[in-house]
Amino acid sequence: MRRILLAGLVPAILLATACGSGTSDADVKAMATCLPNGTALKIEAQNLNFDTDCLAAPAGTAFTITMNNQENGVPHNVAIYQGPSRSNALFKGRTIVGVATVTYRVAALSPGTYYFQCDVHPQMNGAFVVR
Ligand SMILES: [Cu+2]
Repeated sequence: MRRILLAGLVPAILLATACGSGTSDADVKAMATCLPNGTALKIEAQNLNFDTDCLAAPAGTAFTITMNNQENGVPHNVAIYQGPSRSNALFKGRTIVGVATVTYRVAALSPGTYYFQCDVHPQMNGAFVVR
């Protein structure tokens, strides 16, 4: 009985993983409503959410992202990808367990609308604007 139940569950889990949050390139473009304001970016993680779904950095210059993980005992990171398919990682920040803060140093990026997420919880994501 247990084996049958598990066999039914596994495809559902795989499907959920494959689909992720269902964020598409168009969704990311729609989220990309923020503009760069300096080279010291900030983001907070709490309740399995980031406090913003849009981060922005100036093009062609290194910048920092300070991530404040406010969740006691919960790991989070920030990673930047070319797009929601996550095929090309532009930056992968170290995962830290809360409550803690980390400042990532990110190399200069070309102008574009990219995608960021927490790799531990891909449903925590947003647009990453470089211009
Ligand atoms: Cu996370």
